[in-house]
Amino acid sequence: MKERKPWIEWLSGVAYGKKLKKLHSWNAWLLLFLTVTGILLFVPSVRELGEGRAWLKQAHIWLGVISIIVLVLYLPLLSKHWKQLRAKTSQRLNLGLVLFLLVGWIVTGIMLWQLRSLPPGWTNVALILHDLFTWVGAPYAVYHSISRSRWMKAARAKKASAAGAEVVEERTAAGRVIDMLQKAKVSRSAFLRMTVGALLLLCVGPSFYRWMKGVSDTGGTDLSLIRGEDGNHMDPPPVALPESNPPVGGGGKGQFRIYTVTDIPSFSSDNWKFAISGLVEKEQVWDWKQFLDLKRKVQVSDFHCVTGWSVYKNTWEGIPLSELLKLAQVKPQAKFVKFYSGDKVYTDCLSLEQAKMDDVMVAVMIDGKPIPQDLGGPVRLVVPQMYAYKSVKWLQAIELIDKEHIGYWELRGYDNDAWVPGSRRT
Ligand SMILES: Nc1nc2c(c(=O)[nH]1)N[C@H]1C(S)=C(S)[C@@H](COP(=O)(O)O)O[C@H]1N2
Ligand SMILES: [Mo]
Repeated sequence: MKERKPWIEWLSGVAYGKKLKKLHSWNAWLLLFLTVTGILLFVPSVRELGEGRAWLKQAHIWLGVISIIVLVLYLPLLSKHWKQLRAKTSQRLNLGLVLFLLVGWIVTGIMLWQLRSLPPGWTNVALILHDLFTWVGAPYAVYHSISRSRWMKAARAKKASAAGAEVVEERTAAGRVIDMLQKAKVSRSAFLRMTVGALLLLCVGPSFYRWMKGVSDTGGTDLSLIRGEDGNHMDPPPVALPESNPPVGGGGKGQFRIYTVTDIPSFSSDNWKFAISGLVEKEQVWDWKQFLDLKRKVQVSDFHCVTGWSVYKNTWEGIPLSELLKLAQVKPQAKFVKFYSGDKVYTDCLSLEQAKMDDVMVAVMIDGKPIPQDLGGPVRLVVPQMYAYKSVKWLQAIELIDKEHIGYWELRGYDNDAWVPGSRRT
């Protein structure tokens, strides 16, 4: 006879109560690790980890997959568990909320994981919901674990014993407050729970509010705010074409998340240069003034990050890449175009054919204003039909090459083929 695997043994053998406890503690640990990795992925400065971030994302995804397994193992116990809590409304509410959060996290998480096969509109919503569940769920989990900790149980037990015997206590300020509350029929444990809740709200509230404001503000990134602290000194500033100011697209809809794999670099027109080299007949070097003399165009396009967020209807003003390539006269051996960021780390690559698409732009303005430092100014690449990791910020050099170059994120697991589903090409 075949020996049964230990976990099958466990599934069929272990008593209900023990199983429930195990699953609960697995779930708690997974949630903890998922929250930590998730927050690290969310915090912009952690993008500077570069490669580490790609690992973090993988870890987050696999922890998520394991949490699905835990949930699936729990499902057969659900109806018994639910019946057991018949008389305990607050515990039923807790269970309902936790299940709702878990399913929400899992569904939106899978969507983000499989984002490349979904339209960007969907993943945009999935990302917002995934974040929202975390804003609610993570503080709730902290609250839940504190309010059910031994410490709180002790407080409850104390209350019970105090009912029997007069307990002589030090009259601390907190003690007096508790006395007062007790007179007002608020129990000690309820008071502690309220305190924990209030502290959590205080800690999380302000950043949650900021996040909410960002998400609900569909009027676009507040460029003036970002520009207020702009570290670039480009003189003279570019003067917008009439189409660009006011922007023909009506202004971008949605928020840019500011990404960088280095410190945000700053530039000055005194030493800023833009170059095209490699397999070209005529190498080109422009300083800022000369660069501003190049003929610009205006286009309205959407911007999609592969992590799920989008900004719609940006009005970009800049030089079509194809025009720059014409000026440099690309040699026939050239097959790929490599892009270098002025941060000296980030690079990316397009095939020559892709680079010649008419909406690939070397942009200097967004919505009628110079591109702020944070968004890749003074000059950034824009490749609207591909995920935004192709849109190199602080673009300063272009090289024509004959073999494909693997870009910064592509080297770290992003697909070299970056077409956005539903773009003209797909
Ligand atoms: N130099 C540089 N360019 C970059 C990146 C970067 O980290 N460094 N991130 C890319 C990614 S993944 C995205 S989504 C966009 C983000 O642009 P934003 O920071 O203006 O929102 O820039 C792209 N270009
Ligand atoms: Mo991105």
